[in-house]
Amino acid sequence: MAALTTNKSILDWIDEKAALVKPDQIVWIDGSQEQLEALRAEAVATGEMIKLNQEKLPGCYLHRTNPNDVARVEDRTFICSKTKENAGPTNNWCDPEEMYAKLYDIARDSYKGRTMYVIPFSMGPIGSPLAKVGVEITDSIYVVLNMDIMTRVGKEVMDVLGDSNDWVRCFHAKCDIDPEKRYICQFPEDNAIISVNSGYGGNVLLGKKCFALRIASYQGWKEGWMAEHMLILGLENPQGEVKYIAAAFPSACGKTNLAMLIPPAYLKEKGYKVWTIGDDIAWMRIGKDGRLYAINPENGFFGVAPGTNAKSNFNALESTKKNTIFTNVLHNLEDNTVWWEGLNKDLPTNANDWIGRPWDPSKFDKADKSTYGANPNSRFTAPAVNCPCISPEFDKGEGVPISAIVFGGRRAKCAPLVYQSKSWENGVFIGSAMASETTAAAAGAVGVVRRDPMAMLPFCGYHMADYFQHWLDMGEKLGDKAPKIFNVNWFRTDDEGNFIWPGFGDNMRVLNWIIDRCEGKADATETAIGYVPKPEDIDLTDLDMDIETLKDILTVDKETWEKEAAEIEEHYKKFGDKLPEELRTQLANLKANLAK
Ligand code: OXD
Ligand code: MN
Repeated sequence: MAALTTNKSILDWIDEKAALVKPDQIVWIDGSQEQLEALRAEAVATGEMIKLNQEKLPGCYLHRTNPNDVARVEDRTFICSKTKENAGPTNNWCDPEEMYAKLYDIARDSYKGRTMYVIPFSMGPIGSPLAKVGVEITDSIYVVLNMDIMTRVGKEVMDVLGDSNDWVRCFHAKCDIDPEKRYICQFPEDNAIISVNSGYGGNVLLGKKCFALRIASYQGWKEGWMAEHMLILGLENPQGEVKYIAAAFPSACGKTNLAMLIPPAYLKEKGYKVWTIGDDIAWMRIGKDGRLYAINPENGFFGVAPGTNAKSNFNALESTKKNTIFTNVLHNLEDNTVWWEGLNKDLPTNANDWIGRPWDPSKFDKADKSTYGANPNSRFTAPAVNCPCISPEFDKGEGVPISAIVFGGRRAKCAPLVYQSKSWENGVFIGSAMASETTAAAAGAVGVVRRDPMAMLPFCGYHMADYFQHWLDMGEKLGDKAPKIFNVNWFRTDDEGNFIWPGFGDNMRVLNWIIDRCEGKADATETAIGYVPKPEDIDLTDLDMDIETLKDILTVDKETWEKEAAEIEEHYKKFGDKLPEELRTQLANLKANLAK
């Protein structure tokens, strides 16, 4: 098949990789429906995908990964910059030459008997000044079909790139799905990614975490922009004005839910609306007017299925009703559809679990994950256009102006429901000290508290202290046009461990306060950590919560925060001399404020 470009840097790279892995044939993905449909049929014929009930779920398929391959693998993820110093203390590092040699040994001849698919893709609307191009080669149809949902794929991307060398080399090889030889490697100085021995989304859809965060964060540092692990939403008021918020939370803290929030009835009636731009990644640049503009580089949602239901996230569930690929969910044989824990209370009685084994609902035990029908990290890959609240700005290349940046995490006791930083620098400090409990999105222990600066711990492609400095530098450039920075915590618990704040759609009440603060319309109380709302300024209409309870989750407890400050100091030690002086000053200020 003819190549879709004459770009020599691309053709040479493909030749070189083909000589290494020796595919039977090379197929360029042109983005046409005919080609994609033929690939779907092939995947069904080989058993790689199951075609679901086309009346109930048109265009939907089910895929199962190898049970040893169900999550991102941070311990096997490497930033292969030229020096260890450039990768910093929070990344695994390996010398690039050594890693190339090792990976080429693993991948050598591995496409024999297989097809090499070449996927030209754009992160961001094709041709947008904020977009970037990548080419992924893979021996997996599943990867091709997922990339088609998650990015913009096809010939047009090559036309826009022309002869430029500014594209990211994404090389994936399934090999034997051997967990001992699984590597997810980024080479920031070479614009290159290599992933071997995995077939799971986050490890193989190389446009997402590998490119749009790890490589792009490095590019943003060098080129003066930001690639962040953030959702983007637009909040429309009854006057029809839309303000945009970008929010960073660690994996599985409800970013997708917040991005697609449905306001409480009384606010909906008044005319408030939420528009989704993105649920996971934001690329942000300073626009001509000096404000910070954001695009979502992705074109779909790779969402966690368990827990998604009509109440928790109606819009996400709607997004999965057509042209969606489900991964590692339960297969309901009754009507050839899918199910996962938390979808509804109707446990299927005739079903196969995520591994494909007959599933016995009578054995289901919430406390025992081995009895679950769907893997806790099972996913849907759904086109963004399916989302009922997708923003009219989603496909526009200019991006949307960000009024507020919001940080948050899953920490039961410490942070109040919401507070505003005292300045951009103070906001960077808050982001740098973010912490959360780990979840099932990454392999490893669940429920452990870890510091996750700006939710970028597994995704920052360079030295985290340089990343903090880059944030400070961006603030300096933005000056008084900088977005205001906030922190939220939906997850404070009572003595029995129950969440106090209702969360979900009711988070809109907090977003409204945030926007009011940005516009100078709401008051606040200055505390040691930042500006906390006056309780009466968080609207509790129709909510089964009294003001005393609200006051409770707005408190800043001195002792808790003294402990927190000590932990932040410990966390900062990792960065040694490289930690920006400004952040040391911020920590000292916090301690001094607490002592007052
Ligand atoms: C994800 C994540 O988005 O783990 O999949 O953050
Ligand atoms: Mn994420």
